[in-house]
Amino acid sequence: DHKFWNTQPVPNIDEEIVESGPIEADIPFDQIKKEPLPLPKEFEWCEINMEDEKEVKELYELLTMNYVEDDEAQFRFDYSAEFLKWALLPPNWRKSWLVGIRVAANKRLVAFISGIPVAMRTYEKVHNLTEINFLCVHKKLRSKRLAPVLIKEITRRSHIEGIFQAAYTAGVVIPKPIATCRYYHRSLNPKKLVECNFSRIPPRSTLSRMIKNFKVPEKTNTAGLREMRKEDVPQVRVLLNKYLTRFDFAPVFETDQDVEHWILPHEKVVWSYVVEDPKTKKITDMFSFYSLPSSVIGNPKHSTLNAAYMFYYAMEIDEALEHEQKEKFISKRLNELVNDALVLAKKADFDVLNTLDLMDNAKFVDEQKFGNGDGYLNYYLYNYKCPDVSRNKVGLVML
Ligand code: MYA
Ligand code: JJ1
Repeated sequence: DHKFWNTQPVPNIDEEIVESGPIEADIPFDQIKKEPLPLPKEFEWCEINMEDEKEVKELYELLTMNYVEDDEAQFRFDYSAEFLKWALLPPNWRKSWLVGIRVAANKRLVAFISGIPVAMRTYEKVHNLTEINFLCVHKKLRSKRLAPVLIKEITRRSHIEGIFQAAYTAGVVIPKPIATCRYYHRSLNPKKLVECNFSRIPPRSTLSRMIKNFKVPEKTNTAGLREMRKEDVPQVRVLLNKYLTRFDFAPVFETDQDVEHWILPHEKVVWSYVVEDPKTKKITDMFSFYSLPSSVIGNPKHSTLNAAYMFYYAMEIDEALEHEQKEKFISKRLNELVNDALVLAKKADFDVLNTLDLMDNAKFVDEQKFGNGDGYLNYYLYNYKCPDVSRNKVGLVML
Protein backbone atom coordinates (compact mmCIF):
# COMPACT_ATOMS: atom_id res chain seq x y z
CA ASP A 1 0.00 0.00 0.00
CA HIS A 2 1.10 3.53 -0.78
CA LYS A 3 0.67 5.63 2.37
CA PHE A 4 1.68 8.79 0.51
CA TRP A 5 0.43 8.21 -3.03
CA ASN A 6 -2.99 7.13 -1.74
CA THR A 7 -3.48 10.71 -0.49
CA GLN A 8 -2.64 12.27 -3.87
CA PRO A 9 -4.81 13.11 -6.91
CA VAL A 10 -3.66 10.14 -8.99
CA PRO A 11 -5.70 7.13 -10.16
CA ASN A 12 -5.58 3.84 -8.25
CA ILE A 13 -3.11 1.35 -9.67
CA ASP A 14 -5.88 -0.97 -10.92
CA GLU A 15 -8.24 1.74 -12.17
CA GLU A 16 -9.24 1.55 -15.80
CA ILE A 17 -9.68 5.01 -17.25
CA VAL A 18 -11.94 5.76 -20.16
CA GLU A 19 -12.33 9.52 -19.97
CA SER A 20 -9.81 12.35 -19.68
CA GLY A 21 -9.82 15.23 -17.20
CA PRO A 22 -8.43 16.68 -13.97
CA ILE A 23 -8.90 14.58 -10.83
CA GLU A 24 -9.39 17.58 -8.53
CA ALA A 25 -10.32 21.17 -9.36
CA ASP A 26 -7.79 24.03 -9.43
CA ILE A 27 -7.30 25.61 -6.01
CA PRO A 28 -8.15 29.32 -5.76
CA PHE A 29 -5.02 31.41 -5.12
CA ASP A 30 -6.12 32.63 -1.67
CA GLN A 31 -6.51 29.01 -0.50
CA ILE A 32 -2.95 28.01 -1.45
CA LYS A 33 -0.53 28.03 1.50
CA LYS A 34 2.04 30.79 1.08
CA GLU A 35 4.65 29.27 3.40
CA PRO A 36 6.84 26.21 2.70
CA LEU A 37 5.89 22.93 4.35
CA PRO A 38 7.43 22.31 7.75
CA LEU A 39 10.65 20.27 7.72
CA PRO A 40 12.24 18.29 10.56
CA LYS A 41 14.18 20.91 12.53
CA GLU A 42 17.62 19.75 11.43
CA PHE A 43 16.79 20.72 7.81
CA GLU A 44 15.99 23.90 5.88
CA TRP A 45 14.62 24.68 2.41
CA CYS A 46 16.72 26.35 -0.26
CA GLU A 47 16.49 27.24 -3.95
CA ILE A 48 19.33 26.17 -6.19
CA ASN A 49 20.56 29.01 -8.39
CA MET A 50 21.69 27.28 -11.57
CA GLU A 51 23.32 30.51 -12.77
CA ASP A 52 25.82 30.22 -9.93
CA GLU A 53 28.59 27.71 -10.69
CA LYS A 54 29.13 26.98 -7.00
CA GLU A 55 25.52 25.88 -6.54
CA VAL A 56 25.55 23.96 -9.83
CA LYS A 57 28.52 22.04 -8.47
CA GLU A 58 26.70 21.26 -5.21
CA LEU A 59 23.77 19.82 -7.16
CA TYR A 60 26.10 17.96 -9.52
CA GLU A 61 27.83 16.32 -6.55
CA LEU A 62 24.58 15.36 -4.80
CA LEU A 63 23.30 13.67 -7.97
CA THR A 64 26.58 12.06 -8.98
CA MET A 65 26.78 10.27 -5.64
CA ASN A 66 23.08 9.65 -4.94
CA TYR A 67 20.92 9.63 -8.08
CA VAL A 68 19.40 6.74 -10.10
CA GLU A 69 21.16 3.35 -10.29
CA ASP A 70 20.30 0.17 -12.17
CA ASP A 71 18.73 -2.74 -10.26
CA GLU A 72 22.10 -4.28 -9.37
CA ALA A 73 23.78 -0.98 -8.43
CA GLN A 74 26.49 -1.36 -11.08
CA PHE A 75 25.87 2.00 -12.78
CA ARG A 76 24.68 5.40 -11.59
CA PHE A 77 23.60 8.31 -13.81
CA ASP A 78 26.26 11.01 -13.91
CA TYR A 79 24.55 14.02 -15.52
CA SER A 80 27.25 16.65 -16.19
CA ALA A 81 27.06 20.11 -14.63
CA GLU A 82 26.64 21.61 -18.11
CA PHE A 83 23.78 19.17 -18.80
CA LEU A 84 22.03 20.13 -15.54
CA LYS A 85 22.18 23.82 -16.44
CA TRP A 86 20.68 23.03 -19.83
CA ALA A 87 17.97 20.79 -18.34
CA LEU A 88 16.98 23.21 -15.57
CA LEU A 89 17.23 26.62 -17.29
CA PRO A 90 14.88 26.28 -20.29
CA PRO A 91 12.74 29.20 -21.52
CA ASN A 92 10.50 30.46 -18.68
CA TRP A 93 12.29 28.46 -15.98
CA ARG A 94 11.23 29.31 -12.44
CA LYS A 95 13.70 29.90 -9.61
CA SER A 96 11.13 28.69 -7.07
CA TRP A 97 10.93 25.28 -8.82
CA LEU A 98 14.56 24.29 -8.19
CA VAL A 99 14.06 23.16 -4.63
CA GLY A 100 16.71 21.82 -2.30
CA ILE A 101 16.96 20.72 1.31
CA ARG A 102 20.07 21.58 3.32
CA VAL A 103 21.26 20.42 6.72
CA ALA A 104 20.68 23.51 8.89
CA ALA A 105 23.89 23.06 10.91
CA ASN A 106 26.39 22.90 8.03
CA LYS A 107 24.30 23.93 4.95
CA ARG A 108 25.12 20.71 3.13
CA LEU A 109 22.76 20.02 0.20
CA VAL A 110 21.10 16.65 0.89
CA ALA A 111 17.96 16.55 -1.26
CA PHE A 112 16.54 18.09 -4.41
CA ILE A 113 13.55 18.16 -6.77
CA SER A 114 13.03 20.22 -9.93
CA GLY A 115 10.15 21.49 -12.00
CA ILE A 116 10.21 23.16 -15.40
CA PRO A 117 7.25 24.54 -17.37
CA VAL A 118 6.23 22.60 -20.49
CA ALA A 119 3.39 22.49 -22.97
CA MET A 120 2.21 18.91 -23.39
CA ARG A 121 -0.56 17.34 -25.41
CA THR A 122 -2.42 14.30 -24.08
CA TYR A 123 -4.67 13.00 -26.83
CA GLU A 124 -6.46 16.13 -28.11
CA LYS A 125 -5.78 18.49 -25.24
CA VAL A 126 -2.71 20.74 -24.84
CA HIS A 127 -1.88 21.69 -21.22
CA ASN A 128 0.70 23.85 -19.55
CA LEU A 129 2.13 21.66 -16.90
CA THR A 130 5.12 21.18 -14.62
CA GLU A 131 7.65 18.56 -15.65
CA ILE A 132 9.21 17.06 -12.53
CA ASN A 133 12.70 15.53 -12.59
CA PHE A 134 15.86 14.96 -10.53
CA LEU A 135 14.11 13.95 -7.31
CA CYS A 136 16.95 12.87 -5.07
CA VAL A 137 17.51 12.19 -1.37
CA HIS A 138 21.03 11.57 -0.06
CA LYS A 139 21.71 7.87 0.54
CA LYS A 140 22.17 8.44 4.28
CA LEU A 141 18.69 9.99 4.60
CA ARG A 142 16.64 7.40 2.74
CA SER A 143 13.32 5.94 3.99
CA LYS A 144 12.66 8.90 6.31
CA ARG A 145 9.71 10.11 4.21
CA LEU A 146 11.59 13.15 2.87
CA ALA A 147 10.51 12.38 -0.72
CA PRO A 148 6.81 13.04 0.01
CA VAL A 149 7.77 16.37 1.62
CA LEU A 150 9.72 17.40 -1.50
CA ILE A 151 6.84 16.34 -3.72
CA LYS A 152 4.25 18.22 -1.65
CA GLU A 153 6.43 21.32 -1.55
CA ILE A 154 6.97 21.44 -5.32
CA THR A 155 3.25 20.81 -5.77
CA ARG A 156 2.51 23.87 -3.61
CA ARG A 157 5.02 25.94 -5.59
CA SER A 158 3.43 24.79 -8.84
CA HIS A 159 -0.03 25.74 -7.52
CA ILE A 160 1.30 29.21 -6.61
CA GLU A 161 2.20 29.63 -10.30
CA GLY A 162 -1.29 28.52 -11.34
CA ILE A 163 -0.30 25.06 -12.61
CA PHE A 164 -2.27 22.10 -11.26
CA GLN A 165 -0.99 19.22 -13.43
CA ALA A 166 2.45 17.65 -13.77
CA ALA A 167 4.27 15.02 -15.86
CA TYR A 168 7.12 12.83 -14.64
CA THR A 169 8.83 9.51 -15.27
CA ALA A 170 10.29 6.98 -12.88
CA GLY A 171 11.80 3.51 -12.85
CA VAL A 172 9.50 2.55 -9.97
CA VAL A 173 5.83 1.64 -10.32
CA ILE A 174 3.50 3.88 -8.29
CA PRO A 175 -0.15 4.85 -8.89
CA LYS A 176 -0.60 5.00 -11.86
CA PRO A 177 1.52 4.83 -15.03
CA ILE A 178 -0.10 6.16 -18.21
CA ALA A 179 2.57 4.26 -20.18
CA THR A 180 5.53 1.96 -19.60
CA CYS A 181 8.50 1.85 -21.96
CA ARG A 182 11.47 -0.47 -22.14
CA TYR A 183 15.09 0.55 -22.56
CA TYR A 184 17.11 -0.64 -25.56
CA HIS A 185 20.86 -0.42 -26.00
CA ARG A 186 23.05 -0.38 -29.12
CA SER A 187 26.58 -1.36 -28.35
CA LEU A 188 29.25 0.84 -30.00
CA ASN A 189 32.25 -0.25 -27.91
CA PRO A 190 31.55 -3.92 -27.09
CA LYS A 191 34.91 -4.53 -25.45
CA LYS A 192 34.42 -1.77 -22.88
CA LEU A 193 30.77 -2.72 -22.30
CA VAL A 194 31.81 -6.27 -21.52
CA GLU A 195 34.63 -5.09 -19.24
CA CYS A 196 32.12 -2.94 -17.35
CA ASN A 197 29.61 -5.80 -17.09
CA PHE A 198 27.16 -3.66 -19.01
CA SER A 199 26.83 -6.43 -21.54
CA ARG A 200 27.88 -10.08 -21.67
CA ILE A 201 29.42 -12.23 -24.33
CA PRO A 202 26.56 -14.56 -25.32
CA PRO A 203 27.25 -18.30 -24.73
CA ARG A 204 28.00 -19.17 -28.33
CA SER A 205 29.79 -15.94 -29.27
CA THR A 206 33.21 -14.35 -28.76
CA LEU A 207 34.39 -10.81 -28.17
CA SER A 208 35.88 -10.57 -31.65
CA ARG A 209 32.62 -11.71 -33.18
CA MET A 210 30.79 -9.05 -31.17
CA ILE A 211 33.24 -6.37 -32.26
CA LYS A 212 32.62 -7.30 -35.88
CA ASN A 213 28.86 -7.43 -35.42
CA PHE A 214 28.65 -3.97 -33.83
CA LYS A 215 31.06 -2.22 -36.18
CA VAL A 216 29.52 0.89 -37.77
CA PRO A 217 30.43 2.57 -41.07
CA GLU A 218 33.17 5.23 -41.12
CA LYS A 219 30.89 7.79 -42.72
CA THR A 220 27.24 8.79 -42.69
CA ASN A 221 25.20 7.81 -45.70
CA THR A 222 22.28 10.25 -45.98
CA ALA A 223 22.74 12.89 -48.68
CA GLY A 224 22.34 16.43 -47.32
CA LEU A 225 22.95 15.46 -43.68
CA ARG A 226 24.67 18.17 -41.63
CA GLU A 227 24.78 19.57 -38.12
CA MET A 228 21.77 21.69 -37.21
CA ARG A 229 22.33 25.48 -37.20
CA LYS A 230 20.43 28.36 -35.66
CA GLU A 231 18.81 29.38 -38.96
CA ASP A 232 17.18 25.91 -39.14
CA VAL A 233 15.19 26.50 -35.95
CA PRO A 234 11.89 27.72 -37.50
CA GLN A 235 11.78 24.84 -40.02
CA VAL A 236 12.76 22.25 -37.42
CA ARG A 237 10.02 23.50 -35.11
CA VAL A 238 7.34 22.98 -37.77
CA LEU A 239 8.76 19.59 -38.86
CA LEU A 240 9.07 18.26 -35.30
CA ASN A 241 5.68 19.51 -34.07
CA LYS A 242 4.05 17.94 -37.11
CA TYR A 243 5.77 14.61 -36.57
CA LEU A 244 4.79 14.62 -32.90
CA THR A 245 1.10 14.79 -33.83
CA ARG A 246 1.48 11.04 -34.57
CA PHE A 247 1.57 10.40 -30.82
CA ASP A 248 -1.00 10.59 -28.00
CA PHE A 249 1.31 12.05 -25.36
CA ALA A 250 3.87 14.52 -26.66
CA PRO A 251 5.36 17.94 -26.00
CA VAL A 252 4.47 20.95 -28.12
CA PHE A 253 7.36 23.23 -29.05
CA GLU A 254 5.40 26.46 -28.91
CA THR A 255 8.15 28.93 -29.74
CA ASP A 256 11.40 29.08 -31.69
CA GLN A 257 13.08 29.73 -28.34
CA ASP A 258 11.94 26.27 -27.17
CA VAL A 259 13.55 24.59 -30.19
CA GLU A 260 16.64 26.75 -29.92
CA HIS A 261 17.04 25.67 -26.32
CA TRP A 262 16.14 21.98 -26.57
CA ILE A 263 17.26 20.98 -30.05
CA LEU A 264 20.09 23.20 -31.26
CA PRO A 265 23.49 21.51 -30.70
CA HIS A 266 24.98 22.29 -27.29
CA GLU A 267 28.59 21.30 -26.80
CA LYS A 268 29.03 18.07 -24.80
CA VAL A 269 25.28 17.96 -24.10
CA VAL A 270 23.13 17.62 -27.27
CA TRP A 271 24.03 16.63 -30.82
CA SER A 272 21.51 17.54 -33.55
CA TYR A 273 21.48 16.99 -37.27
CA VAL A 274 19.24 17.94 -40.15
CA VAL A 275 18.86 16.73 -43.71
CA GLU A 276 18.70 19.61 -46.17
CA ASP A 277 17.35 19.01 -49.66
CA PRO A 278 20.16 20.27 -51.94
CA LYS A 279 17.72 21.65 -54.53
CA THR A 280 14.99 23.26 -52.44
CA LYS A 281 17.14 23.96 -49.34
CA LYS A 282 14.21 22.64 -47.32
CA ILE A 283 14.85 20.63 -44.15
CA THR A 284 13.26 17.22 -44.64
CA ASP A 285 14.50 15.34 -41.55
CA MET A 286 16.14 15.90 -38.17
CA PHE A 287 17.46 13.78 -35.34
CA SER A 288 19.24 14.38 -32.06
CA PHE A 289 20.86 12.57 -29.15
CA TYR A 290 22.15 13.73 -25.78
CA SER A 291 25.05 12.71 -23.56
CA LEU A 292 24.31 11.05 -20.22
CA PRO A 293 27.29 9.16 -18.84
CA SER A 294 26.98 6.70 -15.98
CA SER A 295 29.50 6.10 -13.23
CA VAL A 296 30.67 2.51 -13.28
CA ILE A 297 30.51 1.50 -9.63
CA GLY A 298 33.48 -0.41 -8.23
CA ASN A 299 35.15 -1.36 -11.52
CA PRO A 300 38.95 -1.49 -11.44
CA LYS A 301 39.37 -0.61 -15.12
CA HIS A 302 36.61 1.88 -16.00
CA SER A 303 35.02 4.73 -14.05
CA THR A 304 32.62 6.12 -16.67
CA LEU A 305 30.37 4.67 -19.31
CA ASN A 306 29.80 7.20 -22.10
CA ALA A 307 26.20 6.75 -23.11
CA ALA A 308 24.27 8.72 -25.71
CA TYR A 309 20.46 8.67 -25.61
CA MET A 310 18.25 9.08 -28.67
CA PHE A 311 16.35 12.35 -28.31
CA TYR A 312 13.82 13.87 -30.74
CA TYR A 313 13.70 13.10 -34.44
CA ALA A 314 11.31 13.89 -37.26
CA MET A 315 10.90 13.51 -40.97
CA GLU A 316 8.71 14.89 -43.67
CA ILE A 317 5.92 12.47 -44.54
CA ASP A 318 3.92 12.56 -47.75
CA GLU A 319 0.35 12.98 -46.50
CA ALA A 320 -1.01 11.57 -49.76
CA LEU A 321 0.32 8.08 -48.91
CA GLU A 322 -1.99 5.32 -47.66
CA HIS A 323 -1.57 4.36 -44.01
CA GLU A 324 0.51 1.25 -44.74
CA GLN A 325 2.80 2.92 -47.26
CA LYS A 326 3.31 5.78 -44.84
CA GLU A 327 4.41 3.41 -42.06
CA LYS A 328 6.75 1.63 -44.49
CA PHE A 329 8.25 4.91 -45.59
CA ILE A 330 8.84 5.99 -41.97
CA SER A 331 10.45 2.66 -41.20
CA LYS A 332 12.86 2.87 -44.11
CA ARG A 333 13.79 6.50 -43.57
CA LEU A 334 14.16 6.09 -39.82
CA ASN A 335 16.57 3.19 -40.27
CA GLU A 336 18.71 5.36 -42.54
CA LEU A 337 18.71 8.21 -40.03
CA VAL A 338 19.44 6.03 -36.99
CA ASN A 339 22.22 4.27 -38.87
CA ASP A 340 23.81 7.70 -39.36
CA ALA A 341 23.18 8.52 -35.70
CA LEU A 342 25.21 5.43 -34.79
CA VAL A 343 28.09 6.61 -36.99
CA LEU A 344 28.02 10.07 -35.41
CA ALA A 345 27.68 8.75 -31.85
CA LYS A 346 30.64 6.43 -32.40
CA LYS A 347 32.68 9.35 -33.81
CA ALA A 348 31.81 11.35 -30.71
CA ASP A 349 33.30 8.50 -28.64
CA PHE A 350 30.12 7.14 -27.09
CA ASP A 351 30.27 3.53 -25.88
CA VAL A 352 26.57 2.86 -26.33
CA LEU A 353 23.45 4.45 -27.82
CA ASN A 354 20.41 4.01 -25.59
CA THR A 355 16.77 4.46 -26.41
CA LEU A 356 13.26 3.46 -25.32
CA ASP A 357 10.60 1.69 -27.36
CA LEU A 358 8.50 4.88 -27.59
CA MET A 359 7.65 6.92 -30.72
CA ASP A 360 8.50 4.94 -33.87
CA ASN A 361 11.56 3.32 -32.26
CA ALA A 362 10.19 -0.22 -32.61
CA LYS A 363 10.65 0.29 -36.36
CA PHE A 364 14.45 0.45 -36.07
CA VAL A 365 15.67 -1.33 -32.93
CA ASP A 366 16.06 -4.80 -34.45
CA GLU A 367 17.55 -3.74 -37.77
CA GLN A 368 20.00 -1.37 -36.04
CA LYS A 369 21.07 -4.10 -33.57
CA PHE A 370 19.73 -2.64 -30.38
CA GLY A 371 19.18 -5.17 -27.61
CA ASN A 372 16.70 -5.24 -24.72
CA GLY A 373 17.83 -3.60 -21.52
CA ASP A 374 16.73 -4.73 -18.08
CA GLY A 375 15.29 -1.29 -17.25
CA TYR A 376 11.80 0.14 -17.70
CA LEU A 377 10.57 3.69 -17.60
CA ASN A 378 7.07 4.54 -16.39
CA TYR A 379 5.31 7.73 -17.48
CA TYR A 380 2.98 9.58 -15.09
CA LEU A 381 0.60 12.51 -14.93
CA TYR A 382 -0.32 14.24 -11.66
CA ASN A 383 -3.93 15.33 -11.20
CA TYR A 384 -5.04 14.26 -14.65
CA LYS A 385 -6.61 11.01 -15.71
CA CYS A 386 -6.65 9.72 -19.25
CA PRO A 387 -6.75 6.34 -20.99
CA ASP A 388 -3.44 4.41 -21.08
CA VAL A 389 -1.06 5.35 -23.86
CA SER A 390 0.65 2.48 -25.68
CA ARG A 391 4.43 2.73 -25.89
CA ASN A 392 4.49 3.50 -29.60
CA LYS A 393 2.12 6.43 -28.94
CA VAL A 394 4.42 8.08 -26.39
CA GLY A 395 6.10 11.13 -27.96
CA LEU A 396 7.75 12.59 -24.86
CA VAL A 397 11.46 11.96 -24.26
CA MET A 398 12.44 12.98 -20.75
CA LEU A 399 16.04 13.67 -19.78
S1 MYA B 1 12.35 9.76 -10.80
C1 MYA B 1 13.97 9.61 -10.13
C2 MYA B 1 13.91 9.42 -8.65
N1 MYA B 1 15.21 9.44 -8.06
C3 MYA B 1 15.93 8.34 -7.77
O1 MYA B 1 15.52 7.24 -8.00
C4 MYA B 1 17.31 8.62 -7.16
C5 MYA B 1 17.71 7.61 -6.12
N2 MYA B 1 16.70 7.50 -5.08
C6 MYA B 1 16.42 8.48 -4.19
O2 MYA B 1 17.01 9.55 -4.18
C7 MYA B 1 15.31 8.17 -3.20
O3 MYA B 1 15.13 6.79 -3.11
C8 MYA B 1 13.97 8.87 -3.58
C9 MYA B 1 12.86 8.40 -2.60
C10 MYA B 1 14.12 10.38 -3.48
C11 MYA B 1 13.52 8.50 -4.98
N3 MYA B 1 8.76 9.02 -7.65
O4 MYA B 1 11.41 9.57 1.35
P1 MYA B 1 10.92 8.18 1.27
C12 MYA B 1 7.66 7.27 -2.95
C13 MYA B 1 7.68 9.24 -6.88
O5 MYA B 1 10.86 7.44 2.55
P2 MYA B 1 13.30 7.51 -0.21
C14 MYA B 1 12.02 11.45 -10.72
O6 MYA B 1 12.88 12.26 -10.49
C15 MYA B 1 7.43 5.88 -2.43
O7 MYA B 1 6.53 5.19 -3.29
N4 MYA B 1 7.52 8.71 -5.66
O8 MYA B 1 11.75 7.32 0.20
C16 MYA B 1 10.57 11.88 -10.89
C17 MYA B 1 6.85 6.17 -1.07
O9 MYA B 1 5.49 6.58 -1.18
P3 MYA B 1 4.32 5.49 -0.84
C18 MYA B 1 8.52 7.94 -5.19
O10 MYA B 1 13.72 6.26 -0.85
C19 MYA B 1 9.97 12.13 -9.53
C20 MYA B 1 7.64 7.40 -0.64
O11 MYA B 1 8.14 8.01 -1.86
C21 MYA B 1 9.67 7.68 -5.93
O12 MYA B 1 14.11 8.03 0.93
C22 MYA B 1 8.49 12.38 -9.56
C23 MYA B 1 8.82 7.02 0.23
O13 MYA B 1 9.48 8.21 0.59
C24 MYA B 1 9.76 8.24 -7.21
N5 MYA B 1 10.83 8.06 -8.02
O14 MYA B 1 13.26 8.67 -1.32
C25 MYA B 1 7.94 12.72 -8.19
N6 MYA B 1 10.48 6.89 -5.20
O15 MYA B 1 4.49 5.15 0.60
C26 MYA B 1 6.45 12.89 -8.19
C27 MYA B 1 9.85 6.66 -4.06
O16 MYA B 1 3.04 6.20 -1.12
C28 MYA B 1 6.03 14.22 -8.72
N7 MYA B 1 8.66 7.28 -4.04
O17 MYA B 1 4.57 4.35 -1.75
C29 MYA B 1 4.54 14.44 -8.61
C30 MYA B 1 4.07 15.77 -9.24
C31 MYA B 1 4.44 16.93 -8.33
C32 MYA B 1 4.09 18.28 -8.97
C33 MYA B 1 2.60 18.50 -9.08
C34 MYA B 1 2.28 19.88 -9.67
C35 MYA B 1 0.87 20.15 -9.89
O1 JJ1 C 1 21.33 0.38 -18.32
C1 JJ1 C 1 20.51 -0.47 -18.01
N1 JJ1 C 1 20.76 -1.75 -18.06
C2 JJ1 C 1 21.98 -2.28 -18.64
C3 JJ1 C 1 22.97 -2.68 -17.57
C4 JJ1 C 1 22.47 -3.81 -16.71
C5 JJ1 C 1 23.39 -4.09 -15.57
C6 JJ1 C 1 22.73 -5.02 -14.61
N2 JJ1 C 1 21.53 -4.54 -14.05
C7 JJ1 C 1 21.59 -3.43 -19.57
N3 JJ1 C 1 22.58 -3.90 -20.30
C8 JJ1 C 1 22.40 -4.89 -21.32
C9 JJ1 C 1 22.77 -4.23 -22.63
C10 JJ1 C 1 23.04 -5.17 -23.78
C11 JJ1 C 1 23.84 -4.41 -24.84
C12 JJ1 C 1 24.06 -5.21 -26.07
C13 JJ1 C 1 22.78 -5.77 -26.61
C14 JJ1 C 1 21.99 -6.53 -25.56
C15 JJ1 C 1 21.74 -5.69 -24.35
O2 JJ1 C 1 20.45 -3.83 -19.65
C16 JJ1 C 1 19.11 -0.05 -17.55
C17 JJ1 C 1 18.20 0.17 -18.72
O3 JJ1 C 1 18.08 -0.99 -19.44
N4 JJ1 C 1 19.19 1.18 -16.80
C18 JJ1 C 1 18.70 1.29 -15.58
O4 JJ1 C 1 18.17 0.37 -15.01
C19 JJ1 C 1 18.82 2.64 -14.97
C20 JJ1 C 1 17.54 3.12 -14.39
C21 JJ1 C 1 16.41 3.22 -15.38
C22 JJ1 C 1 15.22 3.95 -14.81
C23 JJ1 C 1 15.41 5.44 -14.96
C24 JJ1 C 1 14.52 6.31 -14.18
C25 JJ1 C 1 14.81 7.75 -14.51
C26 JJ1 C 1 13.90 8.72 -13.89
C27 JJ1 C 1 14.12 10.10 -14.42
O5 JJ1 C 1 12.95 10.85 -14.45
